Amino acid sequence: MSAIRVVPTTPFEGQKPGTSGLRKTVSVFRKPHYLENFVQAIFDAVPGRQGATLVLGGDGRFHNKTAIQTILRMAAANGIARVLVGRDGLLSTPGASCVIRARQAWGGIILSASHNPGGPDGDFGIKFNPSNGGPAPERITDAIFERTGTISEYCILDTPEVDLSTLGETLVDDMVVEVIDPVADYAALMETLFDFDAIRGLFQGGFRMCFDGMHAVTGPYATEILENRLGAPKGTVINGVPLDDFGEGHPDPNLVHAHDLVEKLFATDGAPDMGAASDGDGDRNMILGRRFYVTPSDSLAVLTLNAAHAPGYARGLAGVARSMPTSRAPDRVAQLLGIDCYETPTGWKFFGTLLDAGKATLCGEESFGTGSDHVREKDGLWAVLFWLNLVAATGQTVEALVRDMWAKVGRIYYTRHDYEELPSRIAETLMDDLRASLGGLFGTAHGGRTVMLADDFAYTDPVDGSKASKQGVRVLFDDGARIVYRLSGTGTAGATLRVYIERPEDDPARQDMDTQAALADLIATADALAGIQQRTGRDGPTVVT
Ligand code: VG1
Ligand code: CO
Repeated sequence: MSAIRVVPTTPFEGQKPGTSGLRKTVSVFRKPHYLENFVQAIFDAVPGRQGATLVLGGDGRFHNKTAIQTILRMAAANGIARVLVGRDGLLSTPGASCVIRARQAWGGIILSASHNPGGPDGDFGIKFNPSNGGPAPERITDAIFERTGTISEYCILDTPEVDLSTLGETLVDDMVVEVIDPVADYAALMETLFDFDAIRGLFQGGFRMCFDGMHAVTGPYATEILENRLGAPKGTVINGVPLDDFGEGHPDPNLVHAHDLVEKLFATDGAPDMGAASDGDGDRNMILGRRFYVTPSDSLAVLTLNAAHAPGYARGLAGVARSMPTSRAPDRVAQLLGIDCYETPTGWKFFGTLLDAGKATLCGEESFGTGSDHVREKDGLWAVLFWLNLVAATGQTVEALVRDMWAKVGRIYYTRHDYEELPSRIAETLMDDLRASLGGLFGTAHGGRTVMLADDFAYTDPVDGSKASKQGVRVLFDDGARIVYRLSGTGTAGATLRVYIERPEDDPARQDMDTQAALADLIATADALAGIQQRTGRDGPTVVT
């Protein structure tokens, strides 16, 4: 037995988990004791760790391996009995959620800053998922944060590094470290949900797809499932090898950052039938048809509408849930199907209770997140397989599936405008002033529309009654149009203002416009109501999705 070393420490300010875990620059995480303090706070704040099983892994970004070795030494010193760690320290976020559930672990620690850039000058992050496999609810993240404010010591061992490259068990003192295949449990789960034979047939028939791993964690998962198990031709997965700086890219699957993929899918000649991409930690997805972009909100609506084609969902859906800023397309489909639709604040942690209680089967966010009750995280590759299953079962193209949904419930034009790295004071004042103006907005007219509701979204969880307030300012108009404003909770530099803009278009003759053109007048209203350009000095958003 090695002696446990009790290291004196003092609290760091601001170790408050945001929308999805604690995210800071790598330089902050490399400060002595910074990671250790937060990990000890998890062990202290969440009951039940003694003799328990912990799942551990990350998206492979710079600092992942170092952090994992530290956490292994701390876990052993804190009485954890067994750690399941992905080979080479890799586990996607949905992969970790799957293993926590399949192996009935106490919880999991996932090292990721998701879609944020990596490398020595990039971002790092850490999140804790309790035994249901989902992101810790605010009750737990609040307890962890509180503990970081009073921490005075942490426990660690001085043991050698554990070899994470070979599957099997080793010991750190008397704690078992089991290096697991990061893909195995996950791939087995996917085979129970989707019709792999039908998808195999699709590829045999010449269907061509391109999956962009963006040099992040999903590469090995996609290669194993799409190429090895489903028989997609080699080369279907591009950028499939995880790199610690994501090839200097920005592992965010959208039209701006997934440029390799977009170039292929929008080529005039020889474009594949379907394209898809995933983010740093594998929980996001973007779906493209040939020269056709599927908005994440529409994707959730299409999956909901056609779920019965996938064996895992053939029994029907209990309900569907979407984050507040996500478009109301899923609501319309839910109404058509006669199932419930829930509206939650931004962040997957708010879906957990609905999934656990069996109230929602599918969930989604406008930010390229889709998932179901198969795990408790959004799941990028799951969404891709779901789409492949629908294409195989219906014989329709990606575009046709979306157009069929529009034909049934109408189209909702949707865009999100991000203003990144604003000075925090300017962004906060903008939001404060906007909130202060809400009372006077009702009934006022803007660009030919009248405001029917203007509020700051507050949420009471229908299952456990927990409350969340100040979740985003929303302005609804009489024609069903909507503008939502909120500040990001995942950035590490300054503040990011997100503006979500949508309007329904029920006239089939007008459903083929360019999105930005279709929303031009609302975009102008969004700017006028909040004074964005005038306050920020920016003449437009940094990223449009
Ligand atoms: C963003 C998205 C949110 C998502 C979160 C985590 O949060 O808007 O929908 O759940 O990222 O996704 P924010 O607070 O920056 O808007 V992931 O894939 O980065 O863990
Ligand atoms: Co992510």
